Amino acid sequence: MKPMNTKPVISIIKLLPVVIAAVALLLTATAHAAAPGITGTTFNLTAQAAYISQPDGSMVYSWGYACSSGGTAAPANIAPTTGTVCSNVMQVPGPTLIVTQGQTVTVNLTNNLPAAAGNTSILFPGLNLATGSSGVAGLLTQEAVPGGTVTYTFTALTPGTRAYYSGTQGDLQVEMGLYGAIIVLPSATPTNCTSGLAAQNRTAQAHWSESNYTLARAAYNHPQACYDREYLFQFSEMDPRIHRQAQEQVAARSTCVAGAPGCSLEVATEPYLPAYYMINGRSMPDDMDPNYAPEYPHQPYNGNPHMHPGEQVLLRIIGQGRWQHPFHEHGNHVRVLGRDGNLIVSQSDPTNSLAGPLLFTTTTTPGQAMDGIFYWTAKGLNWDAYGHNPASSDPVAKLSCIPDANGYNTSAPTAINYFEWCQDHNKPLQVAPFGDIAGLGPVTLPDANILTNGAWYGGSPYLGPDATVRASGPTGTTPPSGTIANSPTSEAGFAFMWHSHNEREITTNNIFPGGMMMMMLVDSREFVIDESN
Ligand SMILES: [Cu+2]
Repeated sequence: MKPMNTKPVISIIKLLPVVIAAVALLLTATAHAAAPGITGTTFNLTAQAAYISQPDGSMVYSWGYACSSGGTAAPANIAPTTGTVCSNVMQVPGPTLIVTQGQTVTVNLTNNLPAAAGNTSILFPGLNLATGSSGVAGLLTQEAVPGGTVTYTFTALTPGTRAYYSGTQGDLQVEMGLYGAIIVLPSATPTNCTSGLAAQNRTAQAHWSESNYTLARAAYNHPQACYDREYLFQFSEMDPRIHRQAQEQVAARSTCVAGAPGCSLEVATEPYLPAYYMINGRSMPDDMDPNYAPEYPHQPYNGNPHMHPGEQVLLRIIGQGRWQHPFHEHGNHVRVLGRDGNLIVSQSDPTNSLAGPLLFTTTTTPGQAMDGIFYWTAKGLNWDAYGHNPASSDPVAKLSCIPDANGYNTSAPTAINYFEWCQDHNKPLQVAPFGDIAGLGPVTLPDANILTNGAWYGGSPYLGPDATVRASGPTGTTPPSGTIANSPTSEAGFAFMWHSHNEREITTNNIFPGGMMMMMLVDSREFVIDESN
């Protein structure tokens, strides 16, 4: 959890599975994320006020966008348990608008903010607006007067993730919550994204009765942009003193007439001292509760990534606040595909190769969006992350591992150790029972009965609910899985903390832990990742 700039990266990555697994398994999250939103060609949004909640118990007066009509749920298998994705409830971030490349998109924005808030508008950076938008001319774009509506029309020419946000008095209106994401899906799918390994990864998901929640097979129409799973993270921060000023001034001007003298807000947005650091409008641990959870009526999107080893996981990342957010995805680097909808292709071979950087922290500047691929395998650990035990009498624990050209066991997508890194196959973490110092593996497990290990030691370093059996055999001694809150019959993946590397941002109102942090879990094959909630 500390920024470890002074140590070589490789040592961090090698240590993390062990260290972080122990830290995070207490958090037995059952809700997963995906990138839910609304799809269509016409979106009717309203800007309006409501209160959003933070884990310290505060309710913060905010402004956000609501989907007032039209718009259907995407992906179709993720929807609120009550109401619809378009039930005129203001939300922060605003509804994720999901469209397809080449579509002409219309956004009607109605200004239902308090009259004293004045005009409002939306900017769509990277998307060229057609001329003839209605509304009144503002500094940056056409605006909606209080009670009025402005219409924006654009054609989504290129795929990728982008931000949208208020173009009126941005220091106040974006801070208050008027921001969201647009996802443009490619109009064509590269053939290798529906064949080969990409097809096998779907076969593996289906074999374990897992639904797929992706919006597309590829982030861009490029053979290097295939993915198996996707998550959207919008990073922002809030200074509650700004929100309180706005709340008090709006209340004091509740009967004023828009545009009349004195009917405006004079909120000081500097000095800027944020207390809340949010992923998709929620702070840790709220961000690990389900999408559309009823306790967050105005913060429907969570941040709770799960994956299986080897899956290509698309991260859609946007900096929506005023500050830079150096977000660190523990477990591997993120290979950037594109930024702000601009695919970063190789100069020498643009049709087959990409040239995006491999990032340790996916640092966003305000307004910047990026698409990147993350994946985790057990490669390089020097022990068998799948818990196979050559001494076992259990045939399941003696699975074979046949390396492909890259060293992974990919020939049988229905195998429980699909995508195992074969070089470490049969290198058990510890052959002898737990607590036995003379264990033969590269790691000696602590005795789970020794309380100095603390209540945080709650997990098996093995993959999955079945891995303890696979590790020790049906008659062997069970490793210390399930000692605390981590039953091997439920989820028991590797957990990695994903968090801001600005340590102040992993607090909530100055209390650690909180803020811009989540746990990513690498689940074993037999654990069904259900992203529908
Ligand atoms: Cu870190």
